[in-house]
Amino acid sequence: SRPNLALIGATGAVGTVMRDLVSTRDDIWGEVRLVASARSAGKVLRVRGEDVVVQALTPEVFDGIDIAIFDVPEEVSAVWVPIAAERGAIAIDKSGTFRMEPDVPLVVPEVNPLDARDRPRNIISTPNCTTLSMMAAMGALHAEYVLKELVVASYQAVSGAGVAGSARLYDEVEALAGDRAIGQTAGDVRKALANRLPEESPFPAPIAFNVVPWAGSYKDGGWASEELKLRNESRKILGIPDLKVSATCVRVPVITTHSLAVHARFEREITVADAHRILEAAPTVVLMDDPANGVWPTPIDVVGTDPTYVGRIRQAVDFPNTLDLFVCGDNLRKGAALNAAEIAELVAGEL
Ligand code: 2RA
Repeated sequence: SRPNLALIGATGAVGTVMRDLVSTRDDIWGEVRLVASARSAGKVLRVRGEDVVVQALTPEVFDGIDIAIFDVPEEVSAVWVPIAAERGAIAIDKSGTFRMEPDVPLVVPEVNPLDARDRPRNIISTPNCTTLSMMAAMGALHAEYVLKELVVASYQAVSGAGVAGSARLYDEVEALAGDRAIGQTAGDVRKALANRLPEESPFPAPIAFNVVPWAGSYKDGGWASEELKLRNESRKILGIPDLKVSATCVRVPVITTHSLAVHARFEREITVADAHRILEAAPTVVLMDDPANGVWPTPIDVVGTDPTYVGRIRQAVDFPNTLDLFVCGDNLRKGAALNAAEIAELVAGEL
């Protein structure tokens, strides 16, 4: 019989994309159960063309469920993912709670699908959206040229902070629209927003007309949590425990789709033609690299689609083993819901 799927966090930004994916991809599921916080229970949402009533998160909600995909805050995952797993569901968790635990695989289906088989706790983690935005491309290049070092700068979209993140950018843009005096004196945007939009922002600085060199929570040494995730998760997914990684994560006024500028050093010399050959052959990567004709990926052309887009590939002038490149990936799709759906489909194939 067909496996039953539960989506936990069905009403959030990722949950919304998750429902869309389940409704549009090959339908392999029996029941699709929608679960959310008590506040959202009772809402009626569409999945696979049908109305489904959202259920509150309780232990019993996992009864009869084969696979449960969680997209909820870390503290909710910490409590409820083990409950789902104990009740017999394979839990696929999008939060950071279990990603680095040695007995929980961290899976990107086109890079390390076999890791999904070894899941002693019945839990599989899916990476942070920033890591995921580059993983399909970096995994393909690593398979042939052996990655040694990554230096990354991110340009992260506001929907990475959920529905509230997107709402904030729309609100700020609306509050500033038409004011042609704004953005010309230090602090004038802050002042205008304090007057016109007094509600608290999910971001630590204005995001309209700005870039904010901070994403995530504060960590020792002045790192932002997103920067350390990029390092630790890349090592685990690629299976390179000593991969050298350094990152700066920046929030930009884009609604959805994270971009990354990547400086990647390999074990041996790699040319632009080598990279083109590999990335053209990678099924989930789209190469958009014809700079003489203005062809490279941008977030607004990528949003709402599944692949990882790569362009601006250059062999670093002073480092022949190193490529500089620009990657874009929809942070709610491959960065979140799509990767989880692909893991679920992978695992469902074994059931
Ligand atoms: C962000 N990566 O973009 C985060 C979401 N987990 O904010």
